[in-house]
Formats: sequence, C-alpha cells, structure tokens
Amino acid sequence: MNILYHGTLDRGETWQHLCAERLPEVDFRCWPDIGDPAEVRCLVAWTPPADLITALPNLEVLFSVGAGIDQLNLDAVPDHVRVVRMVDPGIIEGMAEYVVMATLALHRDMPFFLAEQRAGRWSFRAPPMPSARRVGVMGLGELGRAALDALMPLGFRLSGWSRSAKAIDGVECFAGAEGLEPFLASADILVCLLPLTEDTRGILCRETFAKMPRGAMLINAARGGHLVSADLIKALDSGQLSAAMLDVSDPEPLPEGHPFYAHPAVFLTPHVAAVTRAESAGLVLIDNLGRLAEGAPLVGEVDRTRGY
Ligand code: NDP
Ligand code: OXD
Repeated sequence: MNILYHGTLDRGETWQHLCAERLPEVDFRCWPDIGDPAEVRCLVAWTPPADLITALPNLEVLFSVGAGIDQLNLDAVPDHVRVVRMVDPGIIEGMAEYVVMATLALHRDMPFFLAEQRAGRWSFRAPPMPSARRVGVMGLGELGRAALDALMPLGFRLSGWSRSAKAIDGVECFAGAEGLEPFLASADILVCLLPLTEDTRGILCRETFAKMPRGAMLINAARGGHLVSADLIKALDSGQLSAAMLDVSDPEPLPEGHPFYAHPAVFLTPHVAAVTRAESAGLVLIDNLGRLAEGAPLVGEVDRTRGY
C-alpha cells in the first residue's frame, strides 16, 4: 500500500519512521516526493491543494491531519474517496485542558481583573460559586464529551447540545433545533465544539446570543466560521455578552487591525486549543492503515453527506 503525506516535514518524518517500524509493507511518502502518483491510495493532509487531489487518480482514502475536515475542500475530492478525521488522544486531552482553562478564566472574572490591573486599580469582586454557573457545550462528540468529563469535578452545572439525543450522567442534554433555545437559555458560559458544516456555519450569531442569559460568556474552540464576528462585537458592546475567549477565527490568521485584537472583552489564542500530537496521532494513523488493509471499519470515518 502507498500513502502520501502533505504537511509539515517534521510530523511527516515521525510518521514515516513509525510506519517503517510498525507497518513495513506500507510505502509512506512525504510530499513533494510523490513517486508514481498512480500508486498512491491514501493521502494524509491538513489542506491539500486541489491539483494534488486530481493528480492522484487512484486515491481511495483522504485522512485529515486534524479532528476537523472542513478545511479539506471536499468539493475537489471525488465522491468515492473515503474521508477520515483524526481521533487522536493528544487532541482530545489538549481540548479538554483548553476548555477547563478558558472556563475557569471566564468564571473567575479574569477579563475584569486584567482590565483593572491594566488601569492600575485594585478591585475586589467575589466570583460566584461554580454551582451557580452553567456551562453549556455545543457538540457532544469526542471533544465535547472530553471537555464535559474534565469540567465535571469542578462543580459547574453542565449541559450539552447535539444533533441526536444523548444521555450523559451529570449533564442535561438537549438535541436538535427544538432543543437549542432551552439549551441556550441557561448557558452562562457557552462552549462551541461543533464541526463546521452547512448547518452550523454562523451559529454563534445575534439570534443565539439573544437567547442566552444577559452577561453570558462565550468560548469558541471549534472553527472561526461558526461565529459571526460583527454580531459578537455588538453583543459584547451592548452587555448581552460579557466576554469571549476565541481560539479560532475566520480567516486565520486574523488580519491586522481586526476589532477582536483590541476589544477589551475578547481574548484570543491562535488556534492552539488542541494540537495534533505527532506520536499519539501517528499510532492512530498506523492503526487505521492496518484496518484499511484488513477491510475493517476505519476510526473517525466521516459521513460525507452529513459533513462530519
Ligand atoms: P465529533 O464529530 O466527534 O462530534 C461532533 C458533535 O457535534 C456531535 O455530538 C454532533 O452531534 C454535533 N453536531 C454536529 N452537527 C450538529 C448540528 N447541526 N446540531 C447540533 N449538533 C451537531 O467532532 P469532534 O468532537 O472530534 O470535533 C469537533 C470540532 O472541533 C472539529 O470538527 C473541529 O472543527 C474542532 N477542533 C478544533 C480544534 C482547535 O484546536 N481549535 C482542534 C480539534 C478540533 P451527534 O452526536 O448527534 O452526531
Ligand atoms: C483540528 C484542529 O481540527 O487542529 O484538529 O483544528
């Protein structure tokens, strides 16, 4: 079997070595050393150029380097090609840690205390107990579930929203379009961990913010396309929302001069919430290549009609 990797060379080399050790029968190539393109059955990439996809006439599987697949431009990928996202324990652990960090920073009023510090003021303000705050997680997949598990011991009230109904101990679960309004109505801190699809693009918008409790806070660690930036600025300026922690933006990097950079209630991280870890993700990829060879189901295979 031949597999082609397109991306940063250090990760490619780690995976190439891992593959040589564990699956010596697989010929792992790192772009631009494609060899004969007709021999390539699998491509692993974050954002492969469209002309690379068309150059591979026998491509069967496209593996995303990340947990998301929206960045792959699937319009350029023939329908018969299977698409697989990365279900990496390193990504899952990283996201759980980020959500805990961001939730605690917002819950403990860090935006207020930082502003007061910058203004040279010593301003006492007691934070509410975690049990007085509800954290609502949008998306109850690999990352949403891990984030909720990590939040659970901290004492927050927890809720979650997904497309299909779920039952999770200690979490009030809502589902579908009809579940969105009651879910939002009690979300003091809203965490977005949805995949970016036609249904979820722009979901963090004026209508959504208006349904949340006044002064609520937002964490977006999913994709920049979920958020309508101008609506967030208005919600923050009007006090409907009080702070936002954003790991992702549209576009990335966020252009110089974008209002988010200077807004006192916006806190940015440059898409670092959960990084694909070469070692742990490499093992997941190797496992999937073994499964492919055996004709077994692939971990993280995406339903292309659903978009995630
Ligand atoms: P999963 O596919 O495991 O989970 C997706 C969840 O979203 C599921 O619970 C699904 O519902 C729900 N969902 C999808 N569409 C809708 C909808 N229309 N309405 C309500 N719920 C919906 O994804 P992951 O948890 O692995 O990843 C989520 C996203 O996180 C990725 O797609 C990526 O964009 C982002 N990400 C960001 C990173 C960062 O560093 N900032 C790192 C890694 C990922 P159901 O369970 O019913 O199917
Ligand atoms: C991912 C990401 O999807 O890093 O894995 O955003």
